[in-house]
Amino acid sequence: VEALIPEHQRDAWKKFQAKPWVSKDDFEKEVVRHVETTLARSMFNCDETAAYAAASLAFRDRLITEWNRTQQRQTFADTKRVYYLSLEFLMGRALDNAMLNVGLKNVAKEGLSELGFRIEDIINQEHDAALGNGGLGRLAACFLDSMASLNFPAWGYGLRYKYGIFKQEIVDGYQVEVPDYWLDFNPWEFPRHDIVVDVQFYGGVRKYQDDDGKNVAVWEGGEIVRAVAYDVPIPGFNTPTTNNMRLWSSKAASGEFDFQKFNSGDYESSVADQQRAETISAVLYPNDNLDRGKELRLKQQYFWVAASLYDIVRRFKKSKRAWSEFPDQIAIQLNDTHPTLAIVELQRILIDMEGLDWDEAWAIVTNTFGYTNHTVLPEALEKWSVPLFQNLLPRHLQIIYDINMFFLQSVERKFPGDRDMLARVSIIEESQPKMVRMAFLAIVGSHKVNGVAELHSDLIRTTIFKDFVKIFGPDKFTNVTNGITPRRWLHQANPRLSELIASKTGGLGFLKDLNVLNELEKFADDKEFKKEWAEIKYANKVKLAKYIKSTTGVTVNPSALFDIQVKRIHEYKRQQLNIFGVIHRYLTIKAMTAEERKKLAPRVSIFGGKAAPGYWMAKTIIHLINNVGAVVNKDPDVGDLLKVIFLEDYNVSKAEIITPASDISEHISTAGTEASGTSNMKFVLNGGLIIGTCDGANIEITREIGENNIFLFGNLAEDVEDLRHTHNYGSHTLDPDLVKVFDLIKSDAFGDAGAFGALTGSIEDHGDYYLVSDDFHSYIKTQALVDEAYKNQDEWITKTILSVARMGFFSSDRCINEYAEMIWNVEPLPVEKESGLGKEE
Ligand code: 9GP
Repeated sequence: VEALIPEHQRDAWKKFQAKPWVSKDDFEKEVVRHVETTLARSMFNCDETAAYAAASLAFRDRLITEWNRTQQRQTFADTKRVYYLSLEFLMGRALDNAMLNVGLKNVAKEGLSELGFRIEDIINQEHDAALGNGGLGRLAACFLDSMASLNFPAWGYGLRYKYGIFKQEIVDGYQVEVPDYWLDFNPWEFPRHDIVVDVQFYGGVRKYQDDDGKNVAVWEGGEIVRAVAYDVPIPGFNTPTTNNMRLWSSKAASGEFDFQKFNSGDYESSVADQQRAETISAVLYPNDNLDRGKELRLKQQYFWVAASLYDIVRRFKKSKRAWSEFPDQIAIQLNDTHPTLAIVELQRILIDMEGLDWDEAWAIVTNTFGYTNHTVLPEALEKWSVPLFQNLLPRHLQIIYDINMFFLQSVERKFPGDRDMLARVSIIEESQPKMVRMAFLAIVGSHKVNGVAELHSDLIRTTIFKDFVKIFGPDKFTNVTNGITPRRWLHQANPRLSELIASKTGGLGFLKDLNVLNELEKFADDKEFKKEWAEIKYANKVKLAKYIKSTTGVTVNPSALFDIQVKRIHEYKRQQLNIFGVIHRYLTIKAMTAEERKKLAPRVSIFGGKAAPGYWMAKTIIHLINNVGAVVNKDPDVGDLLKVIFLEDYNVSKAEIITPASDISEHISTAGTEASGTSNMKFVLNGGLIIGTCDGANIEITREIGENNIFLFGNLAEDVEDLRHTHNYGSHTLDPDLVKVFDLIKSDAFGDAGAFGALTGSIEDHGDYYLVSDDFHSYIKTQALVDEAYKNQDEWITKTILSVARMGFFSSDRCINEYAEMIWNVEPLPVEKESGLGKEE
């Protein structure tokens, strides 16, 4: 490694090298220093925002010191690194996480208290970093936490959106979107104005033969946009390893603005270039499981991929190794198809810029990349129109055609004469206009392809990618079932439960080896333990009840059964099935005698989640939920027996309040549609049971925790196709209970029924694609079983303890170890434990 400071002057550096602070006094000193100097305030005007800022800066300084050491250690060791390319990182808040991961939360708590602040209030000042839509982005965030906690040399690469996912407001029952400008004050990032990459778009390709007769392609003209790096330190739990997430921000390459235009009075167009460039990283596309094919999105993808690869290649070239060693030093994981262009970009760098021949370059490319598929929904599988590509990335389109040609030639050799096969697997779809199929490109350009739960991985092997299994053989396709980080989703979100578990399992070790939870099995019938367990759940429900009261004005009874469905609103996730079930419950209660009502377990049905702004049906579902709540919540016949709540603006920090408070949560997608789901894991880990379909990771959760501890219902994935066929070509009679629900909606009981016509019509008249009617009876019956089971609190608590005890498998640490072994072939870089970390148990 080259150093800018000559050997004989390094002693001064070493003497004054930053050391991570550890004690309470040092923490307070740092906070006061930041208040007085960085923030230019004093004790007389230090409010909670300023205290948050100063505490965060104190932790940031600490993290960055460890970050520097980690980077040096990894550079010296020169071992293989992982680069995780994800267009979404749903990080949530950083301060609490940093305090817990470095083990100094108690120090900070006492220090803040001495300075006059409550730590909870300070934590609540932070704006969520919401650079993602839902499960895909949150998975990426959990993976970063695990990679750092397990000491893997690993970086995340993403985009630094100026606006994250929109904020959701509910106005008169409707979703309204409000921009999320989150960068006002973000102490967690480091702008690296010295790390910039110029990224080219548009232009044309000139081809010629050089003096040696070699074909040369030069991509020239067009426009240049500058990518600026922003680094965010990612602390591992109880380890000095602090990895990096590098996010790119776009700006004009041509300087600030056009002085000539400015001087001639053309003020508006003088800044136009700058604004156009900045648009690229301005806003996160708010679609979950939906591809829209917009040019700006493709621009985002290339901008991010080009900057990241330039950075990765630059780092590799410093080592002066031979190109053939690239895949021994670097593993790049593609989080869904969004970064697939990286495959083409690396091939372009190797053949056009570095002069390698095609085959040599292609071997390097395919050995470097792994691709994770996260969905089988056809509307979510990315395709880009060829004319769009031709205009924006002309050289890349040529390379894609070449990749496709060589690929199809190999298919032709393997399956001579099978023209249908060639048409089916071609990366270019022969439609009008032609389209580039990104998933196919990702498969062809990677050495491993994985799904995210067993059923999902089986489905991709037997349906959407079945031809590719024949072509490449089954070994290329594998499964890595998703997981979640127990640090955030247990220790941070549910500190009392974490503490109880620690007291019974010999400390916080379970946070690093989640299988230790198994030791809880022996307490499943322990009276004292169960009492404490139940008290914690109740306290978490009281906390949520308070939150509900303060945000919606509705009073809910914390002793009622809390039934929660929080996730993106999507027809396939079937929030409509849930709300129809709620209406059915409402009808049932109305028809009951007072005596009968006394026997019913009171229930609070809680919903939360955002609908993509253009997804009208999802917005209709939100509207219906809110209107049902407005009627039910003030019906004196119902009282506490049923409350319906829609929580506005569901996000990571709200999930940390909601998840520990569930008795039952709903994961009720049409079988075969939810690739994995991860909130199912979070809820069970926090001592809630689940009601769900045989879909995604629900199946493996059942296998782990036992079928007595889960409420499964509904049709199986293998029957879905036949059912849909019957709907369309046979008879389709609706479930009679569902008809009653629809009749009530149509009587304007929840406001003008016209507003819900499309929703009920999609089931009655348009084929019921998501099988709501087919599963309705089974759903209602299973909900009745939930009611019954909840009455026996003693057994219920035992079920929740046994479930938590068996959740070890769902740690994202297990996922990362599987990726490392099966896909990346990387090893962790061991660290000396005693590196000045304050360890708290
Ligand atoms: O819909 C899946 C979800 O089931 C899964 O848990 C998550 C993480 O693997 O990815 C989601 N997929 C997408 O958001 C788009 O492919």
